[in-house]
Amino acid sequence: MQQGLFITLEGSEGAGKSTQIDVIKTYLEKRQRKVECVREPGGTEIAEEIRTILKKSRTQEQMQDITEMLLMYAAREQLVHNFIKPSLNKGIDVICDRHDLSSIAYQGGGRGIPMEYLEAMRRMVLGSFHPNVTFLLDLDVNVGMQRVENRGGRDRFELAKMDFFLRVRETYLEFARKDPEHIIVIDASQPISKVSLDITSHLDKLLG
Ligand code: Z5A
Repeated sequence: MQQGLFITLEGSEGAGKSTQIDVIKTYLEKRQRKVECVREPGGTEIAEEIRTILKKSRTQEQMQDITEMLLMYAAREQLVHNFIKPSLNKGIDVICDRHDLSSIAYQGGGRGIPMEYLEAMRRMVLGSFHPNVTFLLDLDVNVGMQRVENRGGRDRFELAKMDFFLRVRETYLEFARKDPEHIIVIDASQPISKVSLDITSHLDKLLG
């Protein structure tokens, strides 16, 4: 029986997810809640090993899009069943940096894998399990890439072409329009403090 809140952050590169996760954690802890933070792909020993394979930018062999999708869901299976669900059942809130919506946006929208394949994977790995709330940090792709550039060093995903990232953003927004109750779009071009305020105002409403 789930007691903790499952909160996910989504958005394209440089949108500010990592920055805002710290803010949400502090906000929840001030309300005397226990909180764990994880990231996808990753978060368990096996899932972190899968992440290393997925992010490697220098390799002789080209990774097929379907391989990438299968690895994303393999990592998710490990994380959800070995960490997220047990934590929620103990009454601990879990904040996750990316989750299933990333697969829809990147593998579906970005790579062009048919949505019915993703739907089948989602059913197999997650069933009816879904976040209580998802914050989609929406940002102009050029601004996000500039932020990543300033940070330095690009992984296999960040080396993709601009039109890939435009499709990722459009897919995110399309799914947010379909489920406005669970996917909250936040304007990530605002100053960090205003982005935080928009998120915590929504959490105020959620927690009462
Ligand atoms: N992926 C996938 O394809 N399918 C899936 O199912 C899943 C993932 C789960 C994981 O990369 C990659 O896996 C990701 C999608 C793919 N591909 N990419 N690229 P990751 O975890 O290494 O990277 P990321 O998730 O994209 O995170 P990021 O690039 O580190 O961005 P971020 O966490 O959203 O941003 P940040 O680190 O908080 O901020 C970036 C910089 O901007 C930093 O210097 C901040 O100080 C600055 N910042 C943050 N907010 C602001 C505001 N509001 N104004 C100005 N500057 C700001």
